[in-house]
Amino acid sequence: MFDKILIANRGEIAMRVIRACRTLGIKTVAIHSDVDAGSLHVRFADEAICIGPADPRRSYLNIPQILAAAEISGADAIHPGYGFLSENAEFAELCRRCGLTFIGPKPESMRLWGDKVRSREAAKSFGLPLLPGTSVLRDGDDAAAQAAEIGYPVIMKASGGGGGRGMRIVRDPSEIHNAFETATSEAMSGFRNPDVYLEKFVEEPRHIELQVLGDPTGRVHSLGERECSLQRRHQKIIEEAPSPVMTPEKRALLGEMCRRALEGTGYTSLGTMEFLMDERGELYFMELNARVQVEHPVTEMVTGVDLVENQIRAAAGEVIDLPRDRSLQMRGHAIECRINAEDPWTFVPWPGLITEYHPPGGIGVRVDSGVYGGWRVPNSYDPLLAKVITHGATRPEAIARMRCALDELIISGIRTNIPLHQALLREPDVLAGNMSTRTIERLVARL
Ligand code: MV4
Repeated sequence: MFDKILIANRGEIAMRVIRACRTLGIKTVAIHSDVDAGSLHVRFADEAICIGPADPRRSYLNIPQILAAAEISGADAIHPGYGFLSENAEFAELCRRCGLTFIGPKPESMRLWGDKVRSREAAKSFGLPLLPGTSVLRDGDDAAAQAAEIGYPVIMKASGGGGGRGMRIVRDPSEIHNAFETATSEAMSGFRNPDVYLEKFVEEPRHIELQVLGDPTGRVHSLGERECSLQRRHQKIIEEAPSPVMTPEKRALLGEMCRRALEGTGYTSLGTMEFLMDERGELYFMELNARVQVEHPVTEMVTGVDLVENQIRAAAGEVIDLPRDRSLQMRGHAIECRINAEDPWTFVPWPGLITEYHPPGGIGVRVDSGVYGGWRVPNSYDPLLAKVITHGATRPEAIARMRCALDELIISGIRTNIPLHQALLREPDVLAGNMSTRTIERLVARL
């Protein structure tokens, strides 16, 4: 097991990794930018090193500085959290060359799953369900011919994109040549990879994802799904586990398929297989997120498995010994509300001084937070302040506990999206489990 881990991240996820390290008896090193000197993760890590100014390119994305900090502190592994360098295969490769363990998949796995055309082909070869779609498009005429074959509307995606970045919907043949040119040049500047491909567009999908965990022996566990349909512009707002529309049979089938694909490609870490569900309830593979995700706590609450601890154990070479059918043993229901520093109705970011902070408590309530009263929220980063997670025997019980928890949560001095959460948890569609990726835009338009 590692002796000391450097955490190449900030905020609530840095705190989450520190907790896992403490549980395992591992020392921690925080890195931080100038404006994060007073941040919670700096205070709770055993050591902290300032690596640069607020601009993330010069601090949390500054690879030479981070590797130097690992060297100086004598860390033997780096945990990247989510975002920042977490899916950067070159960074993982450089860690390896510096004698540091990158806590994540092997660089080859990161390259495979980071390339959406290659991952589509890999998924297909292991029998995962895909939407009608193409390989890399050669030119505008190729795009036109293949789109006609698939049938409009189609969606054009950058192979180097993901998480909703580098996508455009094409509804009419007259737009396809222009879409190809624009998408190709945007993909080149955004991802240094001009490749784009097409998929049949699903109008109002549900977003369902499956938590997986591989270990160094090549065994992969599936830990059940999360429902992540409540989002706005690709930012998830509320997630839950299990999905209200999943059945034990479908879950077992999906888990088995994902396990085969990931064992077949040698995936040895924590990851999330992302699917879309169409109106008919059919699931289609989208992409693999090769990192810990923001919403991992809902899976932890229903499975009782500490995902970050196991991610670290797997990276340290330990065999992960969970019951093989863990995904079928989900206990009760969990829901997570992401608390952001932003106006609840316009979504304008709202940095500033938190004058008062009071977290909720009680049975079945968990708070993963990166803030405290008296802390100033900087404007350089993601607006996520904290996550409130509640667990109950049933979905209504988890929701009732969430409503109470949100009423207790006090964050003063800045605007937060707590009122949006309170409104969502009164929505008949949400209470009935009838959510889609467009529920929030409709609610906000109505209010
Ligand atoms: C799609 C889709 C519809 N059809 N693909 C978004 C995240 C990324 N992993 C995949 N995403 C989508 N892919 C096909 N073929 C819809 C989404 C999508 C979405 C698209 C537009 C606006 C909001 C969205 C929210 C969630 C998912």
